Amino acid sequence: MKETTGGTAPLVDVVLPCLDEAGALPRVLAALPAGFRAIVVDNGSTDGSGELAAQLGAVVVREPRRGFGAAAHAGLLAATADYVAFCDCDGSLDPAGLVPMLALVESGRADLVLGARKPRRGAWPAHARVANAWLAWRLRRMTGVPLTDLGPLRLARRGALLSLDLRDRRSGYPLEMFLAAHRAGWRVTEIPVPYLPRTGRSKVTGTVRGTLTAVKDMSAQLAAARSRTPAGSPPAAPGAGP
Ligand SMILES: Nc1nc2c(ncn2[C@@H]2O[C@H](COP(=O)(O)OP(=O)(O)OP(=O)(O)O)[C@@H](O)[C@H]2O)c(=O)[nH]1
Ligand SMILES: [Mg+2]
Repeated sequence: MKETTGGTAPLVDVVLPCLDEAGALPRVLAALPAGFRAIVVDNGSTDGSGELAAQLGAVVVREPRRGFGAAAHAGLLAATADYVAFCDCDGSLDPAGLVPMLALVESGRADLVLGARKPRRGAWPAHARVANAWLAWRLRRMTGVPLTDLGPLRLARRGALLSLDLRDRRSGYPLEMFLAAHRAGWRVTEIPVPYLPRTGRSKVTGTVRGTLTAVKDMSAQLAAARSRTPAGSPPAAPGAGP
């Protein structure tokens, strides 16, 4: 694996969408494996996250347009490495989990790898767990991909991700990515990753507003996918991957 030190180009750019995550940033950045470069996308933080990330040596991109998708996509556009990963910046996910994901994509066994979250005690409120299990069930039925979780820790080739031409700029971005990848015939697979209680205050699953926004954005993606796929039609033929 190439190293980030000594001016060598990174092998993987890790996009870290970041809205007020100063409490989690030091640990998240310290946990990045060798060869993985952090791109922290500061989405209008008021707690000094952007400055802290820069001090800690991360590449910092400013994205003033609020929304998970806006931040994630700005990071993808800023990336230059052959592979791009996405990881939440709230301390709930260990970036070390990206190493086996890279091995799967590098060796050609997968085109997109998702981390299926295995929650530790207190990591996920009951309603988020139920909603996520329901979503995974819907996606299994819709695509035939044996997915158990639409996890935010993920990795794919940069050029392939760009070719998906993703448009959602809010909470539907991760779902749009999965659906577009499946439609393009990518091999999508998942591996289990631990899911820890987040550092700092919850913005999505722990708030009514965040949960409603996520449900609305995901529903829009599901409706768009349904309208494209006639009922009962098989998933896209494999082999058309990136
Ligand atoms: N919610 C939210 N998160 C953002 C935004 N922009 C960037 N992020 C970051 O996106 C990542 C995922 O957001 P989280 O708030 O952790 O979403 P979640 O994991 O579904 O739910 P909670 O951890 O309960 O808040 C975090 O690193 C956020 O800091 C935004 O506009 N809204
Ligand atoms: Mg979180």
